[in-house]
Amino acid sequence: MQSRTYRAKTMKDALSRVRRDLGGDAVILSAREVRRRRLFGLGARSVVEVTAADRMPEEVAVGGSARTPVPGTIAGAPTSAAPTISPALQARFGEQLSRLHTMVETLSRQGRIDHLIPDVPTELVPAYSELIEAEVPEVLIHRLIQRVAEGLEPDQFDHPDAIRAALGQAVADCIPVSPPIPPVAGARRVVALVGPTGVGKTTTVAKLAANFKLAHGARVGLVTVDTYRIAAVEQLKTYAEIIDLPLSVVGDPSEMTRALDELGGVDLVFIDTAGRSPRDEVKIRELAEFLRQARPDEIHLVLSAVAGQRSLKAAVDRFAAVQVDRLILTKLDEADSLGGVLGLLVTSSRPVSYLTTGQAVPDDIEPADRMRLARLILNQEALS
Ligand SMILES: Nc1nc2c(ncn2[C@@H]2O[C@H](COP(=O)(O)OP(=O)(O)O)[C@@H](O)[C@H]2O)c(=O)[nH]1
Ligand SMILES: [Mg+2]
Repeated sequence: MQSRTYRAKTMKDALSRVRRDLGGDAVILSAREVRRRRLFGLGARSVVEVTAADRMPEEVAVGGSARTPVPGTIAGAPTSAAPTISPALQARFGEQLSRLHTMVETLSRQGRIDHLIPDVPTELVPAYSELIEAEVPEVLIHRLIQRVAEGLEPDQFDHPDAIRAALGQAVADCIPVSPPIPPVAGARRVVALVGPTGVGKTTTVAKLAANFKLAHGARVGLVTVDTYRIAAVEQLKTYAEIIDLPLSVVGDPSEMTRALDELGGVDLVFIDTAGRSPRDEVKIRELAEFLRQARPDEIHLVLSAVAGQRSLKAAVDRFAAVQVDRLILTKLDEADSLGGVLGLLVTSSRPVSYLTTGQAVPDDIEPADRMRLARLILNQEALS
């Protein structure tokens, strides 16, 4: 029997070297994770150490008659006789098997172990898993882990709470947020909400309007340029009646100035816009014309957190023609993971103003807070 020990970055690498050198019948005698300190204080790094033999050790294979070849078999290998294994060896193999099992389970839970082992200190593997589970884009995961590793003091690597906090902070640092809308009594502020169909623009306008009126005592007016779907105008009319707010309906850009004037002395005007397909560029140009006339102080692009990063990015690109200042993220309550949202926030460089967390008007809305959003992304915190 020939046995050798291999060290490799991954279990897969180790096993393929075993197979290459010792053939397909190779037997694993032991496997363990070995931690090595890394340079530059980046915590420890793991390698996998596997000891393997080209075949089953004879003392195991043939029990008590280890050194006596069994007649009629090539090179003494047993064919039909049931092997008897000493209790001590059984225990040793049992223990190794269970260690291997645990290791493989951990590795497969991490999913992308091939990328994981070379770069990630062992202590940061749970943080890495959190990011994978949140479906954060891979490039960003590596940046975040590196930032966490660089930011931790050497003695903090042994404190999971410190690592979690550092990860939360690293994610929060990537999230641009804006302060809430500042209504000033007597100085009319115009805020427009744009975005793809069905993301929650009208509902969010109702939530914002009700909150500014009821909680802040602001004088609020509403404008809708939603001439496209009659039902959508009715939806905002219903909210306007319930909250008791003036509403102007605008069917053409040339009517915008008049509609704003009709609202009289209000502090805050919310403009709700038609839910048109973000792919329809002509309609977006028309929307841009409505907004040019309205000259809003702030344009918020409303995006559903349920959407994946690609469609979020597509929406941002399509609405670029209307000079979006801020993002409102809706339906956080319906999103399974928020990693795509994080990916978008990092690349779009537009700050988030509000988060909405359910259908209830006016309750399910909150000003964006980067630490809270980071903890929601990492599943470190529940919505309510
Ligand atoms: N679960 C959930 N549903 C929401 C949220 N915001 C809006 N909605 C729902 O999404 C649907 C479309 O909303 P609407 O305001 O009409 O979207 P619009 O087409 O962009 O104006 C409605 O059923 C809303 O109740 C939210 O934060 N969470
Ligand atoms: Mg609408």
